[in-house]
Amino acid sequence: MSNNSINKASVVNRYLQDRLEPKDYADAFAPSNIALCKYWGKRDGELNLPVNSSLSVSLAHLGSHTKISRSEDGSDKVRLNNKDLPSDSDFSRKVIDFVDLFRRGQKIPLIVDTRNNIPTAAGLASSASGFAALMLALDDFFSLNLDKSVLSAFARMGSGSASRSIYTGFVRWDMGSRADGMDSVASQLDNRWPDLCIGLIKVSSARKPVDSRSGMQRTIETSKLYPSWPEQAGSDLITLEQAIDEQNFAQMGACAEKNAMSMHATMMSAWPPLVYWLPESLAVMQQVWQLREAGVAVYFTMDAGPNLKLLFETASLSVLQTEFPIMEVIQPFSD
Ligand code: 2P0
Repeated sequence: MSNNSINKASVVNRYLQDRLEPKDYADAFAPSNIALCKYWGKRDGELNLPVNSSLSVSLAHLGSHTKISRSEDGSDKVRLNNKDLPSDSDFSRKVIDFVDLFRRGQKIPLIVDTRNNIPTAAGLASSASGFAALMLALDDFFSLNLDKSVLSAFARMGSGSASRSIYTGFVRWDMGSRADGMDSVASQLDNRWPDLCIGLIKVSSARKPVDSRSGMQRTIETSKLYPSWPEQAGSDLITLEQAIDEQNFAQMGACAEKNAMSMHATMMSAWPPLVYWLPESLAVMQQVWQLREAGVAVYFTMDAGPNLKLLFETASLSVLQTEFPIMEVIQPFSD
């Protein structure tokens, strides 16, 4: 479902002053995030309004750092990880289209320089941290001084999961119900979980055959299981918030794993089927299940790709490092 009369520019324009006050330079950082209750399905593809609310944990210092400065030769430039990108590349176009929402036709050529410090070995997508960092940098560059919830709503229009990367720690993105999406915003939970660890296990770095946007659309249109997803996501969100409140790791891990498997079940029942798993993904899952049988408190979650994210506490760190030597460990609450 899409409300065609409302587009990104019309939403943004209501929050901006007529006159822009650009600075010469701004920079910002935003963390990557991993969803424990997944965002899967849009009710509006223009504004990235989700079918369900979701909950994530931000990855502390791992994410995107974006610098915006003026371009002296009159043309926009987009850099990613120290490389100039062609202006017609997908990445450049997405970045410039997003910048244009705020520049609104004024001749202010810019250099947008993004660096991701997510280890390439981790196999994490960077659109969440990328659009969140770009939004924060634009807010500073054009002296917009927008509220955090407005920043979250605007970052969402770049990429849905970017709404959550505006915040650190545990973050809930409420689906909202307004047609303009201004109540579809993330907020931070008060809770911390100092012992929580996330283990990134990359089984492949190949580009995924179907991106999340098309995967969600195909699933909504063709999966007979999809109609059960919004209700499950809603109840998982409540279970996860309760588990986080009570620091009940088994409840949190089990719910996150079940949520990821249910999302993948909707993908697999789409047509043509969407199977993001590789044989190596299943091998790691089986290893996790065997470890649990043996008494190790470890669970996993997966996104629209073949890589796994293990969830565990510091007490299990050394045994898991031995089991998974390639694992990259993040402690989201270690300062
Ligand atoms: C999530 N994913 O909650 C879910 C789980 C993928 C599977 O958010 O189309 O890159 O830009 O809104 O944000 C990936 O979706 O998609 C994602 P768009 P996005 O983390």
